[in-house]
Amino acid sequence: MEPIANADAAIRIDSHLDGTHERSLAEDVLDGLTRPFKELPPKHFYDARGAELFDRICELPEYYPPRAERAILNESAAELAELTNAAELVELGSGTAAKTRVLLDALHEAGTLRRYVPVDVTESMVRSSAEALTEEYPGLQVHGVIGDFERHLGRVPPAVGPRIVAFLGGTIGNFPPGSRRRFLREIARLLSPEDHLLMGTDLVKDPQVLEAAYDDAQGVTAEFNRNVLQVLNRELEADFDPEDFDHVALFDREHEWIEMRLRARREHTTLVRALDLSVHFDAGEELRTEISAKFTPERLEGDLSAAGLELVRWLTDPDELFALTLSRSADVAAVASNGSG
Ligand code: SAH
Ligand code: AVI
Repeated sequence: MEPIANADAAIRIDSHLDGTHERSLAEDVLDGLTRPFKELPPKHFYDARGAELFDRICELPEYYPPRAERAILNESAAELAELTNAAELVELGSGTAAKTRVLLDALHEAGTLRRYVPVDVTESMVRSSAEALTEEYPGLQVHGVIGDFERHLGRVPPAVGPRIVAFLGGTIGNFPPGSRRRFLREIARLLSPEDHLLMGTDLVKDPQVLEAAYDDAQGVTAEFNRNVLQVLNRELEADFDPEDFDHVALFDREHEWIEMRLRARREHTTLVRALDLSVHFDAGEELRTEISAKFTPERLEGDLSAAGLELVRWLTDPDELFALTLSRSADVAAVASNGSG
């Protein structure tokens, strides 16, 4: 492919958020803050400040997942490129696409790479990664999708060739188990017989290691957690004082997931003006802001198979902290094995 001289010509960005994202925040808050056990979905963490705090989390000594996932990618990107022959990388929850470059390098090297499709709810991330990557990879087309991957998967453009759908960082763990399978089934719909899903999952391990990863000594994760209250203050004219809440991170041994919560330091009532909603907190009452599920090979295979997917490769780092899995539609696997045997 001829290198494209004008980087702008290589970038297309579609935004699907206009107004609907604010609506979805309002509805999530109406649902979540009127429940007997208060809860907010984690996607609202990621305004510009939340995205910046998440980047700082990724540099923390306690937060091992990005380093472990990068180590796996460094070790296996060439094999993944060979197995997939991918012309296109679609990345869900792409963020700064920091680790994605390892994969793009391998596909570029293999000579198959044509297009990168980042999908993220944070507009600034999609725009800045599109600009950076078209400069770093001459000839690369970037078609960014600013949207909610739970609602806008249908807006991912048709494939330009064999495709990898990447879902890195362990973000699949932020879905509760039933929604996780439903979402994987939606992703499976993006896969034609020649396509693959490449997914990062954090693994079950010593609870102390897990809890430290979500309650770091510098307090960055606490700030990230409390930032969701600033999002509500700004977007919905709420009057939360983030200092009224303690950051809580604990490993639920039964479900094998981390829960992040905000615990009210004192009894108080907050007004969410845009919704005309007053929300009462008892002293010590907790608001759940995130679950982050940890996986075993069995849990992952169960989820993949429930979504009509079949494992092609299970890759892990030397300390078995994190796993990267390549899978494909189980229908393809069935056809291939019938055909060969
Ligand atoms: N993949 C990156 C970033 C992980 S952080 C990494 O591995 O480091 C999670 C990312 O998913 C953030 O960039 C956040 O903006 C995005 N995200 C979270 N919920 C989303 C949703 N519902 N739709 C689209 N993007 C979402
Ligand atoms: C994006 N997601 C996979 C992170 C996680 O580990 O669940 C978000 C995060 N929450 C606290 N620290 C990082």
